[in-house]
Amino acid sequence: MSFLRAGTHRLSLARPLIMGIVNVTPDSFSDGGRLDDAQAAIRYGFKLQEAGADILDVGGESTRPGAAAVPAAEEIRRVLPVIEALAGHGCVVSVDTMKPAVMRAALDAGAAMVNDVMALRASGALETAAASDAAVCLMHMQGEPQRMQQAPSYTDVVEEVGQFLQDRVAACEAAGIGRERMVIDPGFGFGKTLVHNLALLRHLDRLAELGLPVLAGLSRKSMLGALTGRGVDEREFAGVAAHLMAVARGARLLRVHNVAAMRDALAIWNAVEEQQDGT
Ligand code: HH2
Repeated sequence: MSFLRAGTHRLSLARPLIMGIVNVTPDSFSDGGRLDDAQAAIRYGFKLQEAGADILDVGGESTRPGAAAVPAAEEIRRVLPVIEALAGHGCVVSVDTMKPAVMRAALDAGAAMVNDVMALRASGALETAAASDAAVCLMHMQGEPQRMQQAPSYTDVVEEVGQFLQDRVAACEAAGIGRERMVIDPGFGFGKTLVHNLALLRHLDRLAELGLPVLAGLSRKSMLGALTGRGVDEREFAGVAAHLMAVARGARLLRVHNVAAMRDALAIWNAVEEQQDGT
């Protein structure tokens, strides 16, 4: 697992990778609709790339707890011009969607990765990803976005999330998706209480032992608010700390809003990790 294959791209995993979030939604909790405009989203994507993003994750439907579902045609209308422009300029673009129709349109427009919070469980999703050469991010979620935070419950959250991800990896392999195209993700905040999220972060190394690159998405999440008392726009420092803890436990991809802050933190991380002890 020294690289991730995503379409024509081959991304080295020697250092942790930064996935920058480009929301094209009027209701995303973190952008509040500021990017509900293709041109603004495209400019924002280039800005994130300049700031050090290795992958740009373009999403047209918020998955925040209780968010309303968006029809596929509307989701496609939002993300397609953004994906076309960013991929057309050589950016590694991921599409954040659960819907096979959106995946197909995004892949045709140049997306090199499918980031699916349902881990390709929607009817037709697995086949769509398998028919492409894109990378896939398989995320764990208990329940579905509308009701997932109502009563999350596990006997052993780390064990159950690990088992789920192993099952989805096996399903992907059976469908013809090679392991060099796969990323796994515990899905922080997706059908999980604070205690569940903390257990998953503390034991992230057990998921890394599955032998696939692990993505951590902690940016601005409510667990950071619960621990710091901070509002959604004030969680940058907590997010950087949490992501570095994830890296220390084996995470190889970090899905973040503030790319520049994460890049600086990783500059320190990489320098210390790669230092040759000498005189
Ligand atoms: N979290 C969100 C969306 N997509 N994908 C992966 N792989 N992992 C995550 O943790 C993850 C994700 C949260 O989505 P949303 O509530 O829409 O907010 P934002 O996209 O601003 O993070």
